[in-house]
Amino acid sequence: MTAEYQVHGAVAVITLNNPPVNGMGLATRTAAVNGIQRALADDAVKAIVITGAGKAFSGGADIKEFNTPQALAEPSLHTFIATAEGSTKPVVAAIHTVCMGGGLELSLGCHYRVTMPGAQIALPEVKLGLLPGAGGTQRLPRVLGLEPALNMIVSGNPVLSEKLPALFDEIFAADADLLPSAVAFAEKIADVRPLPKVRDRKVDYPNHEAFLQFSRNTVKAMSGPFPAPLECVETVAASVTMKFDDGMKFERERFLHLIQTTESKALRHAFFAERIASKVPDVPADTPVRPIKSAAIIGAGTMGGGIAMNFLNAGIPVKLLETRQEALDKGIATIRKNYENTLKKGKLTQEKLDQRMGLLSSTLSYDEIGQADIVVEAVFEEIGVKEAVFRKLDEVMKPGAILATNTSTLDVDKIASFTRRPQDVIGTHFFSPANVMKLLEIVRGKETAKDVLATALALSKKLKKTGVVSGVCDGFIGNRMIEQYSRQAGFLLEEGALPEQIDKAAEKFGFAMGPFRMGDLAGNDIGWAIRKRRYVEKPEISYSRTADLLCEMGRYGQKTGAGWYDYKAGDRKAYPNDEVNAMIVKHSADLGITRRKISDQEIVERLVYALVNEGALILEEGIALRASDIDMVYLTGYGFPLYRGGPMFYADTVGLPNVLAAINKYAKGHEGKAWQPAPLLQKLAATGKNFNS
Ligand code: T1G
Repeated sequence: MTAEYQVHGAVAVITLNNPPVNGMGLATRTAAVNGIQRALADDAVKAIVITGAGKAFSGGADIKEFNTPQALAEPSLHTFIATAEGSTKPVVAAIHTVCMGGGLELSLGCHYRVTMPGAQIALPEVKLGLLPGAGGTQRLPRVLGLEPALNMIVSGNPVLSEKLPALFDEIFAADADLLPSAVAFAEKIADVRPLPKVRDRKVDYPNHEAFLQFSRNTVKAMSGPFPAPLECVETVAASVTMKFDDGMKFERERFLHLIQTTESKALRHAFFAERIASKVPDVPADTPVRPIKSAAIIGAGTMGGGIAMNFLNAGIPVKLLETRQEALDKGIATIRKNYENTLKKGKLTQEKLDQRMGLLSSTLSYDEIGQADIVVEAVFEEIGVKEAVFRKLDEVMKPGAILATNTSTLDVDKIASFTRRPQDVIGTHFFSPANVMKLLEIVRGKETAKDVLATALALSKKLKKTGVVSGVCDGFIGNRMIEQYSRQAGFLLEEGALPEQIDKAAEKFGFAMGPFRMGDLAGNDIGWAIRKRRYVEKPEISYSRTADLLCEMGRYGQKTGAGWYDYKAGDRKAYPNDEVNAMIVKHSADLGITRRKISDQEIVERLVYALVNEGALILEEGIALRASDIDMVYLTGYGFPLYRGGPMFYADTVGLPNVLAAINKYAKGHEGKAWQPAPLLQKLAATGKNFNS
């Protein structure tokens, strides 16, 4: 958690050491500054090298410290950088692997920078809703030039060190040993004076105002609800229009503004939420995982094909099994077509396409899949069909194979009970389209073995998915919550709103798609089938019949060219339909409801708080391990707006007492029995705590 100090001949080496990526927390900054002062006090030392231990030079400021007193406590990052820049002996940054954010800003304050090829260089602060707040917006343009620096800062994307020769005084050979090379470099320049300082350089860009105006317009157009990208442009502009110290003051002021914004807090919440989701309290991080060198997929339909593509993309061979040759042929043709579409968009090479298709084989016989390390079943969503498949898998799969079900609504424990190896059964709930959506709900059965769970989590990373662990319940995390959201959407129709108003209010809040356009996309018949089951299994749960009436009109959605809305071939736009709206109005009359004008605020509160309340129940039942997991499900699987951080984070920003007050208000309205406040929500609201504390 600090920095080490060693002297090699006449060169002092300070090694940042704060695993995992040398985030520059207070302890590290303090030790490093002490190191520089120690080197300055030692006459035998002629030069100083700063480098990083382990797998990074530095991943930047320690994000974990943000919005805590440590973040700005002295020696601050600014003080650390000023100490290096103000040193009377040359300071050399020896960079490798990862040099990002404050780490790159530190190196820009050093007199020299040397590196290995292949290091990831970035100022990614914009991705956290921030801007480089330790001089990056003023120093990088002075080294790279205005345009390349602006591109790096507004995009936040990494660039390989060998692509940035202007940034480095030496790029050593790939087989060189960084530290000795850096020490030798330091000895070579030890007596060179004056010491080169980036702050003394000038940014030279003729007609910079036109370029900056163009940049402002472009960035404003693409940054949506996020304030940081435009702030990046304005602070980089200061590197040309202001003196260095004034530019630094301006950068500081804008940084301190951004770090308090909800958007930045939401992005930082999502950054950590994605990483903590793969941690399971009772499964040690070093749990050995089972090797997954091959996969079998049962079912070559939309889901099976999409799931197969995930494995092929990760270089894992797939054997696709169907019961009929034409289904197999159709499934393989669809996979090829998807890849060819990606090729046409220039996002895939022919060589990669051929390589992936080369990993795909198919069969009609269960006897040919027994050696696969994992089998994922994606057959028809009916328990009898699942039973037949899992009994067969139990017969043919080698011992130790993982038996995964892609079910989205059925009981994973029941499915496991169809086998003699329930410990090897797990739910891997992919979201359609499976080769696109990042979310993967990993459903842990009561008998699922810990190493099977650990393997599924490691596999989700390999498949580039966001794996979130769920317990077994109806709808797991995502669908169980979206059902309450859909219920409220239906009730709002009965009370006076129409699909277009509700969708527009939800999309204005930031949802990628409102509930009715989403139903038309997913297929209204899917919800219809679930409600029919509910009417029998759980008659006490009420639903608006409007969605059933819509299906009885044969309006299943885009797949039938008409649902809540009308659709035209080749046109994604949803056109309101008078017949549907008349059906809704008539239904209110049939229910004896006098329709009323409903505000967008009420629509959004009822949709979002329905998610929050169900999420609180899921949390207290232990179905989800933590509130941020629920946020990850909604950010990666349901189009919840990233700048609001997910339903539970959003509720925290609204304030749980306010959420509870709204729920208690709606509990007195139409279908108010749907609003039973979750005990956890009541408890947190009463004690001034929040979900993500
Ligand atoms: N601070 C604290 N922890 C960090 C961190 C950071 N900067 N970066 C990563 N981690 C943790 C992460 O939470 C995870 O923890 C572990 O390291 C491995 O991360 C003033 C204000 C560096 C490319 O935005 O892009 O400097 O889960 O799984 O895939 O201008 O992490 O193991 O407990 O991502 O090898 C700017 C963000 C900060 C870089 C490594 N820097 N990090 O990727 O591992 S703001 C960033 C990354 C700043 C100044 C401003 C990546 C990585 P755990 P990982 P990885």
